[in-house]
Amino acid sequence: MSQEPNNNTFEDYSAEDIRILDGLEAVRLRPGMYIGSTDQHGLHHLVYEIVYNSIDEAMAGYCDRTQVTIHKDNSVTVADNGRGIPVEIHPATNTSALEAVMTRLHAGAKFGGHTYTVSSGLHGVGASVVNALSSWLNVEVNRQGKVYRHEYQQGTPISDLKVIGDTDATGTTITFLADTEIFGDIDYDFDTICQRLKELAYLNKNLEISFKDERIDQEATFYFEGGIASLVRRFNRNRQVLHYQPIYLSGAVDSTIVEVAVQYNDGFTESTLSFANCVNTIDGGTHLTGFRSALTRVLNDYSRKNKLLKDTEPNLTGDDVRDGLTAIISVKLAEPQFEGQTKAKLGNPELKAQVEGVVADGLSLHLEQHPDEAKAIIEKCLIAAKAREAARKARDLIFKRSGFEAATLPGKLASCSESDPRECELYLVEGDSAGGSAKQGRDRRFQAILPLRGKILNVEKARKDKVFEHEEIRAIITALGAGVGDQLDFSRLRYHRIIIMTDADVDGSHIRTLLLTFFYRNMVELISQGHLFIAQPPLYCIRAGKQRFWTYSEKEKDAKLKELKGNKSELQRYKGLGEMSAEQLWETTMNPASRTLLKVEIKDAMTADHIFHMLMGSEVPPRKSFIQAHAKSVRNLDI
Ligand code: 0RA
Repeated sequence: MSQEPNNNTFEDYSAEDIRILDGLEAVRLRPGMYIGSTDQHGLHHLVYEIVYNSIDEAMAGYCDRTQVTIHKDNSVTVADNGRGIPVEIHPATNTSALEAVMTRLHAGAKFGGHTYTVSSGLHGVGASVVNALSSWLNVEVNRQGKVYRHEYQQGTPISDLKVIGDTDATGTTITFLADTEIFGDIDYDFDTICQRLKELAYLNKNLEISFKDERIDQEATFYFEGGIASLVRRFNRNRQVLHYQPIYLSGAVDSTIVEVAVQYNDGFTESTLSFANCVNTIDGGTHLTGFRSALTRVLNDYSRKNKLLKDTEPNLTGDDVRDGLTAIISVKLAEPQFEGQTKAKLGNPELKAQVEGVVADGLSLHLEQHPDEAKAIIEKCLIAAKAREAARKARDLIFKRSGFEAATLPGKLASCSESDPRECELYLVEGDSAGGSAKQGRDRRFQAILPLRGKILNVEKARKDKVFEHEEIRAIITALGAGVGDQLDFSRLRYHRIIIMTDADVDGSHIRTLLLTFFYRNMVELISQGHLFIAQPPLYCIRAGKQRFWTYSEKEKDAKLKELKGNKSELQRYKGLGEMSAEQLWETTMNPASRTLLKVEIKDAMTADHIFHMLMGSEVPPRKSFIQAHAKSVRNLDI
């Protein structure tokens, strides 16, 4: 055997090592800095962090399988068939490379000529952070014919690196128990992890990811030969597509890997998702800009060259080429810069030209080679251009004169007196009668009310010009003041909290979904920047003597009734907002001191797009089964 396992004992630790221990101590002191938070999100991040290491190995071409297992005690194993973490003594640290990887922040990239490391995590932190935040962690490495094992507690080795057997295989198996001193609760959610692993499998086409949850005896395996092209196909699976195969383009520029998959459908909405190092960049960024600019340019060039667009006709706009577009952009780069409040926007300036180059070259070639597809796509874009012209006319009706300010506010809007938008709230209220109570009950200093009559137009099924002709939608756009489409300007937003307030019944939830769909499709920034909320009216009022208790869920009601047992209590169920008086509405649902608001978040854009299309799209059968399957979770409004 050419390498000696590390024989350091704790006493042998040099000053250098102490500094390193300080490093991991810093992780334990401020875990949020390394994994974002210590709630369930941060907990799940530990699992993903180890999986990202396997993904690195897969990208380097040495690994095609990783298996994640959650054990009954909530310890987690991630096993891959990569090269195995190197075990030889590293002269710089005088420890095994393995120990350095497990105990030094950002040590991973330094060893074994690992020139290309994709740090997919929010902070790209790696195995040492997981180690630091685990009450115990064991690594087993299969490498060069041997099985090595090293054990740690709270990031510190508690044994020497040992050879425990022989093997023909290669790979790394890490098992850890997240530290309850750090996380409190270490209960993993099967669905959340499943969803993320599936997404990672789509984004890494050469990797099979299996997942087993021994707590509930469930397992799943994800492997997508087509990678993001498979994902695009899946998105479009209930839509009529204009070309059967998604167009898949890829290339490497400098150290960046670019992949794009595109498929048009006959719908009116765009579903484009972008990723950087497997992180969903909800707010886009330079990679998305590069993609869009190449798409518009290539389709225009092709149209002109092939006389699909007459010399007298204007160019197709960016919007024209995005109607009915389903696209995934995935880039992998050495040092991603994530920008913005939510760190969900890619900032690296070089990415624009890199993506633009790969897409322009690949797409031009593809169109030349597939003229039928090109024709179908461009005809669709030309129809979109015509519809857009009609929509522009309809929109101009909203803004009678030139600017937004000039637009007359809708008559039904009860404005507030405060003028600083950061202080202001707009309630979108279902029905005129509840709207009336809300107007009476509100604090008119900062709360504005817009009652909505009847159903909102289903934007998923309507052409754009029809959307902007719809009276309720126009009222919402005008009241918000930020415009829409290419004139959207959030600096003009008149309310920083927009609160959807509907009845707690089927109609109410339908209207809420229609509103969410409208915002998701037309003003997604409103959601990603945290401006959109759902009011939570009470479900029950319990009267016991002179006392009155509001409860907001079945569980809360049952608990309260149990608590009051013995006292004679009276239960009233509220089906509609209209059943409450103005004071009651204020007290239970609108008063910032006592209300609960649900903030709408796009936790998972992939699911969101899918849900909206399923719930609101025109294909009926999938919608039915979806509503049945998810009826219970509809109250929980993570989209
Ligand atoms: C450092 C260097 C090399 C591989 C790895 C780390 C590595 C880490 C993990 C963590 C989980 N699975 C992993 N697989 C690999 C390069 C190895 C070499 O050059 O032989």
